[in-house]
Amino acid sequence: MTNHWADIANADVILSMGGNSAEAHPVGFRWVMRAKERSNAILISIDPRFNRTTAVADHHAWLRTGTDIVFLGGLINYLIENDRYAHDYVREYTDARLIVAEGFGFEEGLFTGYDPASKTYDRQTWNFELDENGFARSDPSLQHPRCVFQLMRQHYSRYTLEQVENICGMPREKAVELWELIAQTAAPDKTMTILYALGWTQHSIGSQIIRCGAMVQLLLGNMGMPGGGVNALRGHSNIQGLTDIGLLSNLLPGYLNLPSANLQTYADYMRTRIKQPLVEGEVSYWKFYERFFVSLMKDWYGDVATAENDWCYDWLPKLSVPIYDILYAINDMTLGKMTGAFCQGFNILAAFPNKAKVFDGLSKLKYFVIMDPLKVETGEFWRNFGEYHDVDPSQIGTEVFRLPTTCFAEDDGSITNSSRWLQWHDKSAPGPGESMTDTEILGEVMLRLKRMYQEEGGAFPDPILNLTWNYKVPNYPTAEELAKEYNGRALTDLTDDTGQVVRRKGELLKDFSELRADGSTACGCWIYSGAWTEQGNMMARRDNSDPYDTGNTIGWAWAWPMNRRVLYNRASARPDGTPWAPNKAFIWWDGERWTGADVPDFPLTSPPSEGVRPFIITQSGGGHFFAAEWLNEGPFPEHYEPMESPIDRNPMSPNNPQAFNNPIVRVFEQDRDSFGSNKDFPYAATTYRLTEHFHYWTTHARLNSIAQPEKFIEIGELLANELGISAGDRVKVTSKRGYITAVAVVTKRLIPLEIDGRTVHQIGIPIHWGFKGVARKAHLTNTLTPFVGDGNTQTPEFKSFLVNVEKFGGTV
Ligand SMILES: Nc1nc2c(c(=O)[nH]1)N[C@H]1C(S)=C(S)[C@@H](COP(=O)(O)OP(=O)(O)OC[C@H]3O[C@@H](n4cnc5c(=O)[nH]c(N)nc54)[C@H](O)[C@@H]3O)O[C@H]1N2
Ligand SMILES: Nc1nc2c(c(=O)[nH]1)N[C@H]1C(S)=C(S)[C@@H](COP(=O)(O)OP(=O)(O)OC[C@H]3O[C@@H](n4cnc5c(=O)[nH]c(N)nc54)[C@H](O)[C@@H]3O)O[C@H]1N2
Ligand SMILES: [Mo]
Repeated sequence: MTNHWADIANADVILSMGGNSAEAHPVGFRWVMRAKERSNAILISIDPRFNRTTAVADHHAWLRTGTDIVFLGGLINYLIENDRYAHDYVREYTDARLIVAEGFGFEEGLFTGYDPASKTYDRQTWNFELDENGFARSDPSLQHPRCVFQLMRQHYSRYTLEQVENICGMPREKAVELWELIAQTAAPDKTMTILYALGWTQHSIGSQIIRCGAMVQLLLGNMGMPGGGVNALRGHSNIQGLTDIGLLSNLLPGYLNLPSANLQTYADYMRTRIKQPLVEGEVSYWKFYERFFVSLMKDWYGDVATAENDWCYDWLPKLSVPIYDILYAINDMTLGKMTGAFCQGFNILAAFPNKAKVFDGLSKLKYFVIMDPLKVETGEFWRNFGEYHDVDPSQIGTEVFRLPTTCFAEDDGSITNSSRWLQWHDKSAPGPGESMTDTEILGEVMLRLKRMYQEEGGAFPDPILNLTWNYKVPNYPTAEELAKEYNGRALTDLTDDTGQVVRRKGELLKDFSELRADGSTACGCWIYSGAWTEQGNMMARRDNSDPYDTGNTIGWAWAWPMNRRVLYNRASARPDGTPWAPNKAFIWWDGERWTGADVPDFPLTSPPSEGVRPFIITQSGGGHFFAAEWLNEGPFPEHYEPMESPIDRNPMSPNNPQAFNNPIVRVFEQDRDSFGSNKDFPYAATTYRLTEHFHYWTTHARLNSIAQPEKFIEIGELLANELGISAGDRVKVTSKRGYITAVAVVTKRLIPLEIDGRTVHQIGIPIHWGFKGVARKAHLTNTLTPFVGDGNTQTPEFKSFLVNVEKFGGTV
């Protein structure tokens, strides 16, 4: 989230799109209800299904799954052409004025630089025009034909009302009605928040959908504002923490990048990571990359990491593919390229797409270790469960080890929630039986690995043998020790410019402003610096006073970065430092310093007259409409059809087959034939969760299983009639990859949509239930889903694929 849960109560309009917050985040949803009670906030729900959020929404629209960019692109067009955007904000706080270099273009669904053979872009033309000092040229009047604003305007002029109706299946009157409500928040005294989750991320164009939402918020001046922002409602309680500390395979802690194979030297790596300002005088915070990186390597390798050996840069793995994600790993397993795997708190057989392929991969491993408190499907993949998992164990050679872990409540530590708040909790009880905590197991694994390398040598022992491991109990690092490590400490006395000692050797750092690139600080995760300082454990703070009545309780727990609750909050004030509107006052200049309800996202005593812009992390200091560098599909989000589409062309670029699906999508050779066509599989399907279950593990709990005992699918009344299906009938749902059976729930919550000249029915399939646990046994939903990921993150396309539905056997 750029903002946070309690801040939702400050919104005037709440756009719930690509998420079902009432269902999947029922506790946090109280802040939505608070906004409605407090200021009659308007809740808009846009979803392929009428869902539990819709049930309490003021406005609702159906749309076809995978088409959000068309709705949002249409909205951008509407805001610009009807002059309903936040003029001053856009001019002062975004990149709208920057001029894009000649040579950049877009035609028939593709940006310049596309290479169909490699399915990649050469991004050379996606750049700003630079002046003699290397700064981007700009036109504050926003009139230059190649300024970002005009290019954006031109790009989205194609996103007409007709296209919205044609592609999303949303009646044009409905779209305009919603756009009008949203446009009202361009006023300085009104804000809209966007709440999204998997309905946006789990598509082959997921990252671009989210970016498009961010562009809408910039146009409306809703970024950095109370009640504004782009807010990802994260999933597992600590999944925000997982990405923060770099557990994705292409990241290092604090969103530093694992180097790619073309960056063999430290100098090359730094050259690509250190970002100098693109506009004179701006901050461009990534220019400090080296401080974060060197401090990380000092944390890992201590005295061994020196400037002379490039801080042990050579020991880091280098990625030979753009992203080595889970799909990639599974694919490697199926090719026999992987010997063994550890699976920690992850029910991969149930959770990842194309179950048959995941099963094939696991079956080809030599060994497989699962760390889980429960006996879940994944650890039992080799057993036969009859009709729901029909396998022959004698054909599977994988040796499986199950290491029973405790559950999250049986260990101390911090959990980082969607708000970026690190909240400390104490262990509630010891784990049962032989269970051990994850840290204890991993600690033990690490010590044994080290011992093996010591005793037997090995191909590349250095990174393991030299890893700092000075915990009090070596096979059980405590949560406190780890937290202090993430926070960072001084390795020598640190002095300021005048020679004054500001931090003694060995002391914990105050925050990441104290990090150095010369090896005198160590820090395990720079964005977490400030969480456990010499003042103590900031995450355990429980002061919920709220002096400005904004919900911004900065004495409660600790938020990254710097305990800041709303990112880019400098943008909540005008360029002169006064609030945009009295009712939205948040951070302002009091003549000497920035003050207000939050920790300013800005140099504290840097006066407005100095003109540094609010988005201090970006190279231009502004929010970016034009993303030249970060995303693979191009600088402006463009609509492409899901990999399995119910229509035969992309109406946005009907004459170019290369732009039918995401042009840079990665499909493994082995999966080329695993996609179905709408002739065989005519219905668009989407998958989702229910409040009563948490993924696959609450099917092991009796009460949850009583509340939702059995696998079902949702099917609209009209289609059910057509297919002769009544409520309660068993149905068979088939995709190119397999079939499941389930009970039919016939509903008014799904309706047929008119898309590009044909009628498209959508089917809803909850993800819970499998062949383990106490609930009724079932096929896993992911038997059906396609093995393809988003073009940037490789998040699987769980939300849009094709199926057929038939009546099957008897009635329940
Ligand atoms: N009770 C409970 N709560 C949970 C979980 C759980 O299993 N049970 N899981 C947690 C986890 S890990 C996560 S990640 C979150 C997920 O939270 P959500 O993303 O809110 O959950 P989902 O139900 O997967 O999907 C949300 C909605 O997206 C809609 N949708 C599908 N395709 C599209 C589309 O193309 N456009 C739009 N606009 N909407 C679309 C679906 O119809 C569905 O209503 O929930 C968390 N909370
Ligand atoms: N079709 C479809 N598929 C989906 C999705 C979808 O929307 N549609 N959503 C995707 C998403 S967003 C997610 S997050 C995944 C969820 O997929 P998973 O994360 O694999 O699902 P969970 O059942 O939550 O698995 C977590 C496991 O962790 C175990 N566990 C609990 N506490 C601990 C602990 O302290 N230590 C260890 N080691 N284990 C513990 C639980 O027993 C459980 O088995 O599913 C994904 N798959
Ligand atoms: Mo998730």
